[in-house]
Amino acid sequence: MKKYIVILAALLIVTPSFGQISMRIVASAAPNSDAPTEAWPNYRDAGLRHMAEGGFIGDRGSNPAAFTLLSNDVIHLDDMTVSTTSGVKLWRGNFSPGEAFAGEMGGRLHFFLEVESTNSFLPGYITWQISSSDPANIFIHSGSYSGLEYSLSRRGVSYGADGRPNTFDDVPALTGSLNSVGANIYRTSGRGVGFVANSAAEFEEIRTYVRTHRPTVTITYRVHNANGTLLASASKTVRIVADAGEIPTAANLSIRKNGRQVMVTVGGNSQTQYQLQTSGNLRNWSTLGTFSGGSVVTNSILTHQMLFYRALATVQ
Ligand SMILES: [Ca+2]
Repeated sequence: MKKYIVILAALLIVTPSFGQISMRIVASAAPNSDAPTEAWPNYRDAGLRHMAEGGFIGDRGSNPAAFTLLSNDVIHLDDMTVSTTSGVKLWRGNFSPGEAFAGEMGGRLHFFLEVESTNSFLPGYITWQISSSDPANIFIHSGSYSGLEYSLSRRGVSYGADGRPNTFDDVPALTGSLNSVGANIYRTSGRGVGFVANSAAEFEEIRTYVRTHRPTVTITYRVHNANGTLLASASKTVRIVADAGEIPTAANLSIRKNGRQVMVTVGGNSQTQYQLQTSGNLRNWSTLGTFSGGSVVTNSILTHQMLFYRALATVQ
């Protein structure tokens, strides 16, 4: 008999009220942007397309630029350790990676951010704060986007004259100061954190540290107006593990809507089958189908409707 375990329920509010700001943080394992390869720009572009349109899930085992979702906000140490010495190759804990990774220098945990506001806002007044639960709080740092400009990593969209998203008059904000050029949507590859190891011995020290302290990393992004008033905030916590067996096979769900289409991306690994279900009240669930991890499922909805999604993984 097949048994199922409930993986996750995700909330979608389809009807925004006037003046509402929504924030979304997506955690992902990124290639090291300091490596002399095209992995980072390709990964960043795939990640930002995922934030805008859903989908674009890849396999880090074969492609260093693959954009993947973490399984239940858990990341393996191998996926967030970088080398910093030129010529020291590193990919997922391996200092002699295969040909496809020959120029890579490890990876970081990245926190992609999307802010959407019915009123135009200035992304330069977004701040970020990172801390970790280990005794040394090794990832602690904070800062803001003030003084920066729109770029390939920091993209804006204005709703245009009709004041509505996803219509012909939308205007991308591609250049100019984040402190003076407003947008209704701001998407960025966000902040990244990682351990540093330039040798197998250093890597083993980090592995021991992670096994001992089992740290979590938390990021908080805050949106302010130009006067410093807090308008909205969002946080995301990711657990770091040193052993693959500690990573659940469960899937994160990532949701993106475009008009009446909802794109649900099922994270997790491609060897696991997930039953995707939806509900308007958390009591009665209907099944949309069975999908492998990494799938992108499109679901049509009514315009004014609150929906929950969940994925059930088959227990072997
Ligand atoms: Ca528009």
